[in-house]
Amino acid sequence: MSGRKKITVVGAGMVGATAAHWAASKELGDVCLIDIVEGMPQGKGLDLMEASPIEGFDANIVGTNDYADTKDSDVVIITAGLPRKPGMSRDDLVAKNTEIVKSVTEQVAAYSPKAKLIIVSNPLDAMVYVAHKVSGFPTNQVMGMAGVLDAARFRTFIAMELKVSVKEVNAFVLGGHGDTMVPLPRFTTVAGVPLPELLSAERIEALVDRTRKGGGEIVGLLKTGSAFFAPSAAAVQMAESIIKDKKRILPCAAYCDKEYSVGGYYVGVPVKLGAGGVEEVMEINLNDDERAQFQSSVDAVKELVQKISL
Ligand code: TXD
Repeated sequence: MSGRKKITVVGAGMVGATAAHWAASKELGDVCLIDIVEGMPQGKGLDLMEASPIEGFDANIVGTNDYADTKDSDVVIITAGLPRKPGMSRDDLVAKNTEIVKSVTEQVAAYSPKAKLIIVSNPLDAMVYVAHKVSGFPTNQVMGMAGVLDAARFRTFIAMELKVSVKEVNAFVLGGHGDTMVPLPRFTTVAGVPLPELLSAERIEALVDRTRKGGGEIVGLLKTGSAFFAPSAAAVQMAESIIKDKKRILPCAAYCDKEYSVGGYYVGVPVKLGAGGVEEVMEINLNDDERAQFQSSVDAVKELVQKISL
C-alpha cells in the first residue's frame, strides 16, 4: 500500500501493457495489471517495474490474475477482449467480448465501487454500454475511449500535411469509433485558425478519410494485431485528466440522454473529465449536415446495442 492513486489495467495484451507503461512513466500512481493468462501480467509488471530505476519513476506495478489485487482502484482501464478470428462474424465478436467485458466488469465493480471505468475493448460503443449496465455505476463513472484516438490520428495527419507541430493542432470529433466518426473541420484549428481556412475541402476530406480508416491502416501494416501505442496513450490521457482533476475537454464515449437528443445511449461527445469522471457533456450547435452525420452515427450505436443480451 502507498498513498498514491491506483490505476488498474484489465487485459495485459498490447494496449493494456502499453497503457501500464505510459501510466507508470507519468507517475499517475501505482499500477495493477491483470489478465486471465497466468504469469503473463506478473512478468510484464515485473519487467516494467525493473525499468523504473532507469527511467526514474516511482510506482508500484503489480501483475496478477486475482481481482482482490485490484481493490480500491481510482481508475480502471478495461482492454480485455478477443480480436476477430478468421471465420468469426462481427456479431460473434460482439457476443464473445460482451461475455468477457461482463465478467471483468462484475469483478472490478465489486472490488472498486468508486472507480472510474475507461472502456477500450471493441466494439467500443457496445462494450461501454455493457460495462455501464453490469457495473450499475452512475453514468459519470463509466466512459469509453475512441474519440481521443480518432482526434489524435486526425491531428497527426493535419500536422504532417501543414508541416507544423502537432501541439498547434486541435481536432474536434463526434460520434462512434472509426467508420462512423464525425469530424468537425470548422471546430478543428491550427494555432486557433479554423482548418477550412488553411486547407481545401478536397484535402480536408482526404485527411478525414484516412482518419476514418486509421485503425485499418495500422492493421494492414502489422498483419497481426491492431494499433496499441496511440490507443493506450489515449486511454491514459483520459485517466490522467481524472486522477489529476485536470478538467480537460476530451472526446469520449459518454452517456447522453437529453444531450444532443440521443435518448440514453453511449456516444462520442466532448466531455469535461475531472475527479468526478464525466463531469459534463459539452453541447455545441451543429449545422444540418453535421447533425445528420451525428444522427447516423447514433443510429449505428443503437443497432449494435440492440444485438446485446446480458
Ligand atoms: O479505439 C479503441 N477503443 C481501440 C480498441 C483501439 C485499439 C484496440 N481496441 C480494442 O482493445 C481491441 O479491438 C481489443 O478488443 C482490445 C485490446 O486490444 P489489444 O491489441 O491489447 O489485444 P490483445 O493484445 O489481444 O490483448 C487482449 C488481452 C489478452 O492479453 C487476453 O489474455 C486478455 O485481453 N483477456 C482477458 N483478460 C482478463 N479477463 C478476461 N476474461 C480476458 N479475456 C481476454
